[in-house]
Amino acid sequence: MSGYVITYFPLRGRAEPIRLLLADQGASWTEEEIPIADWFAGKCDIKKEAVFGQLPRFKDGDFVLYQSNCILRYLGCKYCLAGGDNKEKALIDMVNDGVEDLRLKFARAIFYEPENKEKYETDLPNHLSAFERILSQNADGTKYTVGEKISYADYNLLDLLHCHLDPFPACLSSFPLLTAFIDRISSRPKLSEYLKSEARNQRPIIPKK
Ligand code: GTS
Repeated sequence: MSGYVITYFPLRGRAEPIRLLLADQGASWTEEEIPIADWFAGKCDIKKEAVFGQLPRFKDGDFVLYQSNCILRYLGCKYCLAGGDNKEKALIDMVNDGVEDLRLKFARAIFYEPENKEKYETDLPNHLSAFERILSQNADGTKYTVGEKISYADYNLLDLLHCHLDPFPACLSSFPLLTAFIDRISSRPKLSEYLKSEARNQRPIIPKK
């Protein structure tokens, strides 16, 4: 056993890119699920322990980390999925920050301000076109966002695209490279097995209101 533990709510949410990376790398982990109602009722000591009072938390043995993007970067370094040289590392970081920016907009429109969902959908092609362009500039869109090897940012982007397809099933219809990216990455054998798993599919992408 790896000794990895993901502590999070029963959601895909911000833990999902971490799970995608681990699953694809053939690593196993334990899930520690925190019921959302208990958390908000102040019944969870872990809220006081959490560095920023939030989840996900990730444990690698005795080593404890918070902040989902930091966890992704840590695992990226550990599994050599964080770029070969400083420039590649920076480019992967840049893509990952772009994913984070769009993830925040998505969460706001879908969860916090659902009255803005339509406007978000109208603006969405502008945001997605940035990622389509990034793919087109690396091996004509036939590989990853950066370089020759999958990176932690690719798992994060894959999850963000999966999240979008749920409320906006046609959102990638004019983005052939993003569509092919999803198909290519999702069909990697270990990842494809995880994506089909019941554990994964029973978790909603965000909390139900
Ligand atoms: N920047 C943090 C990260 O990336 O890990 C944000 C973490 C965060 O916002 N966590 C939320 C949380 O713990 C849950 S979710 O947004 O990931 O679904 N909320 C509970 C609280 O008390 O703030």
